[in-house]
Amino acid sequence: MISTAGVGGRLLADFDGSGAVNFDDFFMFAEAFGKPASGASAKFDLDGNGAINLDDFFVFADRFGKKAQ
Ligand SMILES: [Ca+2]
Repeated sequence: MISTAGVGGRLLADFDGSGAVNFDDFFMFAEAFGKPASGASAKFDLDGNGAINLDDFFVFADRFGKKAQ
């Protein structure tokens, strides 16, 4: 089960920290897609399995349009 709660007060999948999960975050995710999840790109590995792939996209899609509480 993947937690969709915010991490450390930040909204999961809000990669740019704008307070909402929107297209700005999608473009960042798309840029990292298919690359190894390490260092600065680790945040894009939403399911934490070490790869940035379709599984992470599904998590992202689930978060899309959400705003910080
Ligand atoms: Ca992943």
